[in-house]
Amino acid sequence: MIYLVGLLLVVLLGIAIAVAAKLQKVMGSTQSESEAPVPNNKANGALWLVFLVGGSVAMVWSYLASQDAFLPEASSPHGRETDSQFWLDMGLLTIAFFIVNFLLFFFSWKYQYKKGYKATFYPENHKLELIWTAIPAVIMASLVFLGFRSWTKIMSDAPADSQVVEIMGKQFGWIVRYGGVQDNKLGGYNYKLIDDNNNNPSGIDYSDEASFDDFINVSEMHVEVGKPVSLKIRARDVLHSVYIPHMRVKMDAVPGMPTKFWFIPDKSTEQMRAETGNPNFDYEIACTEVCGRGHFAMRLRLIVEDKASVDAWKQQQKPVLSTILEADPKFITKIPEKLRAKAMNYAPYVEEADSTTASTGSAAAASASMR
Ligand SMILES: [Cu+2]
Repeated sequence: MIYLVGLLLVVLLGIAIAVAAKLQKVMGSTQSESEAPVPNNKANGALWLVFLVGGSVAMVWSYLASQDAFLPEASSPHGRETDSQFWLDMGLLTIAFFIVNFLLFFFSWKYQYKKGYKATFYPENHKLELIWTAIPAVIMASLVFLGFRSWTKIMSDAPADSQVVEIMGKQFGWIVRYGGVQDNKLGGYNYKLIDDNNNNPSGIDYSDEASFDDFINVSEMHVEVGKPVSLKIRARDVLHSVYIPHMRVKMDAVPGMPTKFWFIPDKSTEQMRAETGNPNFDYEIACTEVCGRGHFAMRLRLIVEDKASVDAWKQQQKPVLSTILEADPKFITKIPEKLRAKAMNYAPYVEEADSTTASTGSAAAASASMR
């Protein structure tokens, strides 16, 4: 060990001596050649200017050329607010970018080597330092303050009159759940109840009677224009992320950790079709977290329309409970006894059901009497 350290010491000492010798040589050469002509001095100086002009043109061009890739115009108030802040930030950054780069390239050209010129040693200027520290600090602090104010507003709790919609990401698609048309209230859920084979892909918990009229849709989400939408976000398997570009909505869907996001869609699909001149325009909900092979196909249509149309659509949707009971009438036994009678209202084919238990029979009777 001691030999190894000794060897290392010798090697490092050797390197130190070599560096010192090299330094000596470089210092000697700069002193002796300071008055020697510098090759290509003028051309190098001119190149700085060429880069300044060429770079500025390229920057403006790249900005204009990529406009198609910018986000579309926002269709929600908070979207327009974040956009205006984005462009404020972008504007200030662009000004700073041009000032800094102009000085960098222009000075490099202006203060190129000239015979007889002497550099001035300029160690400190407190006034200048104060200016270039204070101005950016004030601007940055204002931007942070503005951003924080918007952030707290956007991430606040959804208004009480929101339309509540649950959206659950899974490999590979979205399951949208509504609180139904009877109570318009989302029922409970439990991940242990998730069962694709038995028509309960989002794990609706039927020990909660608010679940009975809940319906799901895997291709469309319908919301009312101008009214807050409160998204309850869940994930069934891996990380997904709810992304509605026009609404400026983006929130991760995390397994085991419900997230949320609320927004106001204030332009209907119809209005957007007229504005864009595209009769096939549709708002899109996409997944923006690479979640596996079928990630690219996680697309859902968002339809923003008036209340009457949303209500009419809701009326056409079939409660999940009806689908479950139709496929498996015995499912009724899994519902708490005191709720069975109410649950049977959702089972149109109850007469065909196996009514071996007294309670199922009475529930069937109750259901029949209600129809
Ligand atoms: Cu995905």
